[in-house]
Amino acid sequence: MALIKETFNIEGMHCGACSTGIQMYLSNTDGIKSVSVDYNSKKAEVEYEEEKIKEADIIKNIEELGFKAAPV
Ligand SMILES: [Cu+2]
Repeated sequence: MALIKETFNIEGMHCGACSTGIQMYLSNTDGIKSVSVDYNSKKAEVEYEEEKIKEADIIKNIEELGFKAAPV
């Protein structure tokens, strides 16, 4: 299986709890192998299996939490 590593810019985080929330939500999402959300740089590094989840799904998941995401 192909593992893709991708960085996203996250908009709308206002504290460390926001980044923790996104990180917890994504790490429980099927197909996402690892995720690291950094509040200071406003970036999320995501490793995912392209057979299970697409970039657009990850963006949608983040938007469902009330944030905006775009690939770097
Ligand atoms: Cu917050």
